[in-house]
Amino acid sequence: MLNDFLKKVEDKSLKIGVIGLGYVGLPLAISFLKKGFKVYGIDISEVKIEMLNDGISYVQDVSSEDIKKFISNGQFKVSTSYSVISKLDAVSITVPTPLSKSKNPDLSYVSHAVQNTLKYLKNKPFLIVLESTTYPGTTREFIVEPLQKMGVKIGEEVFVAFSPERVDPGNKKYTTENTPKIIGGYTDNCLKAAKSLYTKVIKQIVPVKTLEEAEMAKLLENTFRAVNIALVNELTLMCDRMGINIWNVIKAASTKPFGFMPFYPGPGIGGHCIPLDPEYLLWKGKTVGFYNRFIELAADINANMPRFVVDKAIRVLNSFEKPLKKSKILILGITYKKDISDLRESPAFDIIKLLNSYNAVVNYSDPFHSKLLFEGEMYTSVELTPENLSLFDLAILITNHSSFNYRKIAENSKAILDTRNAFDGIEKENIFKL
Ligand code: SAJ
Repeated sequence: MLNDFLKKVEDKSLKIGVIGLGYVGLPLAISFLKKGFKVYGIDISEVKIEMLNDGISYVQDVSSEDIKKFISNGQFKVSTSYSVISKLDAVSITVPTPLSKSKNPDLSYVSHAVQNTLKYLKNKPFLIVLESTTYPGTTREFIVEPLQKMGVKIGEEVFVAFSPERVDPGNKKYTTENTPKIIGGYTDNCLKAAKSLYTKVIKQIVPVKTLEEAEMAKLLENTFRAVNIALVNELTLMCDRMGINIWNVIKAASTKPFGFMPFYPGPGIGGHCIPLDPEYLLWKGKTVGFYNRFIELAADINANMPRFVVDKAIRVLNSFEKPLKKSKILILGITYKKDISDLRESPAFDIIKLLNSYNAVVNYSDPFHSKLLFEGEMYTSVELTPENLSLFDLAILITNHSSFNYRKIAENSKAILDTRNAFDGIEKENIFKL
């Protein structure tokens, strides 16, 4: 059966499904399409399916031209129904793995996708690859064990692998094709099957010995970031206390050509990965009686950065003998990181909420969002004209979008609190940094 599968990959007759057409699934689908495969996209969102059928991309790193081309030539078919899986030979599952309200792993999207895959699974051989970031043991628990209960011979007729996504939204240098891809198979044949397919679209495949090694490697990658960001955030609080410029300290430390990697303080961490993925590891650790103190500490430090920003804003206004209450504050950038439109988990919202609790008068400006509905209030992005800038008592730079005119903002603002060192090189008294 493995040879039948490999043959279908080679002659590109393999019909591939991608479940979850978001910032991971859509670029992956396009990669397969560009190599000549027929791809069937499945997503529960009617809106997404409608936009794709209209040739519109809603993912920044995927062009509408590509969507239009592959939809109109019939190579890319999208639907909200899972029934198409009965015609397929492989599925990649790229659905979200968020946290529940109580900060526990929410694998409901994975479970829904897997259950429907198993329900409609018909052709053999068949490959199932889970890409969603999750704790070690998920693939075994959610895919391998149910297949075994169905009496399926894994490694012969059905192949199961875990291959973590490594998409860095907005990264122009590293794309799906040129970012090395880790793959762990349940058996050697499972690894061979997954590797044969992914090699067609990704330059470098990194095979590992088990499903769990692949799951854990991804969590190490993101926990590494969360902990190191927390480290510099904590040092920022310390340098603030000691009157030391943390940005110059990091710049100096970065001259070390080996054994150092710079991370930068910020207003907090956002996105769908770094704030969430380490919590998956923390949760899994507890199930085996292991307590990841680093993860808990990092989460605490990072989550408290918005409060530190507001505290710093109060001190800046105080130096102008202005209370925060009724002061006009302009939030510059509301997305979770620069040059992308994604708002998920953005610390900007924690900061706006805190400022509102002090009865400050808050507005924002962000080139990616002309309007913002937040806590029942509709905000409109402020145009950064000299007149408008001069109306505010303090501008807080939260997201260092490249399109901001920093010199113009510096010249026309009464005071600026820069949480990203975005005004680096512009020496003005009215600019304060974390
Ligand atoms: N941040 C800091 N200081 C830093 C770096 C980041 O405060 O030194 C903040 C960012 O502003 C952002 C958050 O942390 O709010 C996360 O930033 P990120 O650069 O990790 O970007 P993500 O979450 O969009 O994408 C990350 C990937 N990014 C990089 O490796 C650079 C990577 O970790 C994963 O491929 C991806 O998450 C994922 O999908 O897991």
